[in-house]
Amino acid sequence: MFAFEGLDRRQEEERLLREGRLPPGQALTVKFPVLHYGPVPRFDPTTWSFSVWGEVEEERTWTWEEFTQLPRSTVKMDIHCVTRWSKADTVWEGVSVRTLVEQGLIRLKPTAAYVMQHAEYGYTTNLPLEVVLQENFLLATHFNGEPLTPEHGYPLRGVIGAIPGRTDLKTVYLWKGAKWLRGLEFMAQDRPGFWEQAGYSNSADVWKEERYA
Ligand SMILES: Nc1nc2c(c(=O)[nH]1)N[C@H]1C(S)=C(S)[C@@H](COP(=O)(O)O)O[C@H]1N2
Ligand SMILES: [Mo]
Repeated sequence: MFAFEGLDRRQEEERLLREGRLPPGQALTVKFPVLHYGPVPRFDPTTWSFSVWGEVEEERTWTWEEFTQLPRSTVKMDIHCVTRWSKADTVWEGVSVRTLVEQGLIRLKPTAAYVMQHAEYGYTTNLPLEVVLQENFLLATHFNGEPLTPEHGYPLRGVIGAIPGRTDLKTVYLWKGAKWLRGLEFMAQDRPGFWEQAGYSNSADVWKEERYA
């Protein structure tokens, strides 16, 4: 059984390579590794909230109940971890920041240029606003049709990956998606998040293999 899984993995990896979907220095995994710093928080739907603040016309906070009523999107992506595993054809469902902006649910100030994701226990990660507004960045509640598991970020995480064929979209390593996400801070100036302060690349482009600063 194990040997057959290994064969499938290698064949799939070769296919992705041929299709130009495996960034330099990455290997395919068919598992879903769990990577984070610190403990897994517990979720209480009665006290959970999601906030947007900073360079916005109006700061807002949604309860879990309200968040589940927001417009939803689904996106299929290849995800790439800086520790060198990649996972293909992962399906994420949740809320697109672009949609929230287009529908006026988030009203940005013209000065908004960067976004800090804020998660439980103080984890942060920063991205340019233009990347957060891309179709390959999602505030995800579901993975492959099921609610996120606690260790993968339940109830909400940022996620970013590569949409095959969409070479117009910037793709960054997976640490730029915060699990247990609680808010977005829109910023005029860039600021480094948790791993970015620890020496990881600020731009983190997977195709340019920008792992460390
Ligand atoms: N809140 C939080 N989010 C986080 C992290 C973390 O330590 N805390 N680690 C990041 C890193 S380094 C990676 S590779 C991905 C891993 O996501 P996964 O555990 O679902 O594979 O989560 C990212 N999001
Ligand atoms: Mo990571």
